Amino acid sequence: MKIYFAGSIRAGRSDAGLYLQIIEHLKKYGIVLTEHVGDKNLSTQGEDGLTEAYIHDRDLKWVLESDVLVAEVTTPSLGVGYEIGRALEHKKKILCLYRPQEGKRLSAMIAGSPEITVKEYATVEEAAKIIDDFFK
Ligand code: 6K6
Repeated sequence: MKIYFAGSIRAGRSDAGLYLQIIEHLKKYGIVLTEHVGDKNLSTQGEDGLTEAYIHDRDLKWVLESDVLVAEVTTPSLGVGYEIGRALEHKKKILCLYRPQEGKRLSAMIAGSPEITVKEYATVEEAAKIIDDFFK
């Protein structure tokens, strides 16, 4: 099973530690192609030597290769939204994890899509349980 984990990079790295914990849990179910998304040393500023086109083409190839896309969507990210849309286009199974925030709401284009499973959670333990149920 190949899993694409999507989480904010340039839209903000405040949840990077949480992404790492989710990725560690996802590894129970297969290969996570995008472990770098949980790397706390990866800032919003960039990886040396990688062009925008290289990142786009590599990540899109991984989206197409994957069986499942799991996205943490609490921090709204253009890149994550794009990846979800491309995965949907290719009929991938998609799970979005969202922590409800005071005064904010998840985009209707994610929350309102019948092909996307959206689950709300508060703790990493809850996220792990949602993942277990999704992969059952
Ligand atoms: C690191 C820091 C800034 O730029 C980088 C290098 N960029 C990326 N490296 C790897 N994956 C990326 C990069 N930029 C976007 N992505 C993909 O888009 C990841 O798979 C994330 O799921 C998503 C994040 O998009 P933004 O719009 O938040 O950056």
